[in-house]
Amino acid sequence: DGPSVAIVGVSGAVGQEFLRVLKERDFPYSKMTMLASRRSAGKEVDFDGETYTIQELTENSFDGLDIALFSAGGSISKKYAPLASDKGCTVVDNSSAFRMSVGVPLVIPEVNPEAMEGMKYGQGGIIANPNCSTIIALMAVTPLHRAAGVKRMVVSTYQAASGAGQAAMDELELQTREALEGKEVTKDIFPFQYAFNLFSHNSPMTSNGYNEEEMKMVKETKKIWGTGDVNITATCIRVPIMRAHAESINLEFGRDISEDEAVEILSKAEGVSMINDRANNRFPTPLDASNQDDVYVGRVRRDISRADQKGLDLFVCGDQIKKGAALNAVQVAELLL
Ligand code: 11C
Repeated sequence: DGPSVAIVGVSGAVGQEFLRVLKERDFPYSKMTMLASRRSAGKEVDFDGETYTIQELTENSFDGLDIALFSAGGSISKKYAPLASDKGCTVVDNSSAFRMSVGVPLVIPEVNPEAMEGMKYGQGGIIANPNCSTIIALMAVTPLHRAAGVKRMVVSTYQAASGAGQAAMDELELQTREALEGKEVTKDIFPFQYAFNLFSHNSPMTSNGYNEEEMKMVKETKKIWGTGDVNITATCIRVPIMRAHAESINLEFGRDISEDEAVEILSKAEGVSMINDRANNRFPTPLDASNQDDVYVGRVRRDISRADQKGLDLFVCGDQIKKGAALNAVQVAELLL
């Protein structure tokens, strides 16, 4: 019993994670349809004790479907999500295609579920999943924002291979082996050596010197919080980590907020776990966050560059494929039930 569900892009890293998360959360469904490009059509995938044959995504794929979880890239979403919605299938889209479109809710369930109020499965409509680095930052920052009003946010990211897809994860593994064996590394995905290196995020550069990933953090945060009254700057970096992003975040608030108050707020925040052990110099690492639902927060400290008590620094780690993508989308789908 439940909605008929389709996974669009089931052969990708996020597509595969959709299946794991749906099973983990015991998502109710009456029928499951696996969709992907022609290249993957005909292959088999296992889910919930059944073997499914992947079908090629076409304009007719959405007849009779209630929910489609899309993660097949922006151009596929642009073409097929409106078609699905017109047929009454409600779309949760993990791409950037519709995030900034007026009328499309951009939702982190712990942060702004009200943005999709009234939407139900089987009634069409598109809901956008924010970018992974935005989700991971806002899981930690929003509880503090609600308490003391963030005025300015300065973010530096350390982003995992998974954000660039399964092929980038495979390249990191291959290059690491090659580098350790003293071989020349294979560079199919990125123009740089990735193993034992890091580089500015691979998204396209924009005219103001920020790359698109950085501008997503700026624009999406304002949409999710429903305010233009916050100043944000970001530097996004790709690091040789497999699947969890880390972010260093400096915050300026509208009022004084102490370390103790921030720790208390974060300790109670839904979807947030603290690793904030100064005595043992133990703070979140990407491996702590990998394969976990929660976003991990530590290094909570007063910004000593300020004379007042209005600044804090945090360090945050979150699984890019889970909370940064598949888990957030499935939580959105749960709100449609
Ligand atoms: C990354 N955030 O980690 C990117 C990947 O807009 O959904 C996802 C890009 C997006 O590289």
